Amino acid sequence: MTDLSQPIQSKSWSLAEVEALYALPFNDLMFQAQSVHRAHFDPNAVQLSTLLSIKTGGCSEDCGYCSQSARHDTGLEREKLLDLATVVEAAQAAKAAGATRFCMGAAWRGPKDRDLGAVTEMVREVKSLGLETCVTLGMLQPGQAERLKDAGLDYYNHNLDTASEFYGEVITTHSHDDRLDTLAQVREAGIHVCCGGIIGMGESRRVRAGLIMELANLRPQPESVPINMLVKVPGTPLAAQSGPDADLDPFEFVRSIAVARITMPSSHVRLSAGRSELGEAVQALCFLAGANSVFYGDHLLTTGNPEADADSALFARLGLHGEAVRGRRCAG
Ligand code: SAM
Ligand code: DTB
Ligand code: SF4
Repeated sequence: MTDLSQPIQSKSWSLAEVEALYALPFNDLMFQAQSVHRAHFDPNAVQLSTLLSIKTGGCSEDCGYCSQSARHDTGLEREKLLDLATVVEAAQAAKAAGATRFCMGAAWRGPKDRDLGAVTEMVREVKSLGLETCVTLGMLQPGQAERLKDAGLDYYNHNLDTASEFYGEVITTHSHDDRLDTLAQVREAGIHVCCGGIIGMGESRRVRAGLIMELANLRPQPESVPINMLVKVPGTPLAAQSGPDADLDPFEFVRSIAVARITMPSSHVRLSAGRSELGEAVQALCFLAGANSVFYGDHLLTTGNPEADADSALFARLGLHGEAVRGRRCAG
């Protein structure tokens, strides 16, 4: 059992140690994860973030899971950058529904300086509503993170997505090192890091453990860790995969949440894409395993998410409540 008196945040994790956590009997793993969770968080509070796709489709990158790559024929309708008023309206609705953070996502390899000007305006306006702000815009060039910070950006989402050894199987148009470079720029600018990955892309358990090890060994650890289950979007290469690892055992997803919780004890671990597919019972296991954040609202970027009403009902059944930000109590 992990010694809770030790500062786990400063511990460097080896692959063998992370694999050993994965290999625990399920009940032992859940007990350990729940113990770590309780030592660091209100066990019944869940942070609520709402997502908005501010620029959809037509992306130059070839990420094998993504509906928005111009290289995959997914039938997705492209949309150019949304105007400011549309974004503000969506943010107001998210706040009224109980979200405390508003995350704006763009299907870019990285923002052009001209586009960044429009995004900084969005960040300023959303921030002025009293919401935490997050953007995910792809790779940043020097100076861009500082512009976002000046506009009031709280979080930048940029996922490692998978372990370095598997990265080239999923994405070839940019590298794992490119991702680390942008993460370093975000940190340097003083913006909180939101960084996680995807489970269920046909990777082995060793690769899953490698992803979590790499996330847990970031210094400082990411404040927010989204764990996505692959959403199989027809037309993407990964939706068509077959073979022994193609269909993920849902308990393996729950284990991944638990291992993330144990290795990143003071991070918010977000149960992210794939909630509709997991169903309520498996989601409840994920909360027990230490997930304490979700995307709240009926859309992710291009795919569905549970309706806010269904989430409120689930939270009520489980006795969960929305996490307060700056002393405010939220929906649920
Ligand atoms: N273009 C930017 C980038 O790649 O960083 C930001 C948007 S991108 C859609 C954000 C994240 O969404 C990806 O890093 C990936 O983790 C997640 N994602 C995209 N498609 C997904 C899918 N089909 N299933 C699960 N997660 C997905
Ligand atoms: C993250 O890790 N997951 C979110 C957010 N960061 C931007 C995106 C999930 C996308 C799921 C597929 C889609 O809706 O297109
Ligand atoms: Fe583009 Fe991001 Fe999708 Fe990759 S994950 S294709 S970079 S939008």
